[in-house]
Amino acid sequence: MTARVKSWADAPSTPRFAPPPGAVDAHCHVFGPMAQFPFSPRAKYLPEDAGPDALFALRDRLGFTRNVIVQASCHGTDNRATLHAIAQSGGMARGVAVVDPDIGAAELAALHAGGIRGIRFNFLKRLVDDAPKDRFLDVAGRLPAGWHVVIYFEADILAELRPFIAALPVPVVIDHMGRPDVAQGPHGPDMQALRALLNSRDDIWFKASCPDRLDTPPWDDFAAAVAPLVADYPGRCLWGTDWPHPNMEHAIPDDGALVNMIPRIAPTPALQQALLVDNPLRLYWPELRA
Ligand code: 0GY
Repeated sequence: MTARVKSWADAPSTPRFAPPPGAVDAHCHVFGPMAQFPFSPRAKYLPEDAGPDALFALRDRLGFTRNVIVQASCHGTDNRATLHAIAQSGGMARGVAVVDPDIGAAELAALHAGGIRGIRFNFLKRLVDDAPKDRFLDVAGRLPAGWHVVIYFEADILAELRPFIAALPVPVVIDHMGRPDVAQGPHGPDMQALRALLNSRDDIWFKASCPDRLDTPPWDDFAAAVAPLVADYPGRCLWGTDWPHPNMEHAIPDDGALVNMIPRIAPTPALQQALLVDNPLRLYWPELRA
């Protein structure tokens, strides 16, 4: 059996940047606990347990109020660990599920009752065996009212995905901006392609997340490439820690340093309020918004 890996820091620094009241960490995961919620037999990595207690302790340490828990690929389409974490949150977490596209209305309704507000389509070959676009489109047309689709892809397949994304009948959230090469700069081809996609529909959102995956410290290229994007699309950006940082065991980021990046990509209080509070509430807690 492969050894279980740990991809997060036990004692992240306390950030200098204080998020506004009600801030949402809109991209994080839970792993297990494995004894209660086994990993998928098709999982591409086998992590140590990173359950809700640790997630909510991190939330408090970083100065956040709410979490959006995204079902991680290691749990396949068994969403029990995510639902369990949401149930432990006292209403302060909601989630994004990964489902078999054949899922029926009753099971979708049960996910809604458990706090799920969207489903994720993962196109990374190192994480999933297949990504059937036709079946994804089918289930996207049968989602409960108010749900959206989260898609995770790398920049090299964006052009190929454009017709699929155009056909999605619900709002779309792009994980980690579709992993652009931030070293190309704010006007490089990857950012141009992302902007063209954002300009093609007004209900495509992006997560201005993961400097640790897209750059090396001190993350200057990330800041230079992403700040203009947040400034130009202030109503469509989200932010998340990505804790417990799946597959980052060789370059574990300091969560406090990730939070300190926020003012470098969203320098004004108005942008910070949009990125961390208003935008995620619109997608995940619309009932809290006027
Ligand atoms: C992320 C990124 C990764 C992993 C997953 O579901 C997952 O396993 O999303 C990755 O390895 O790039 O957003 O968590």
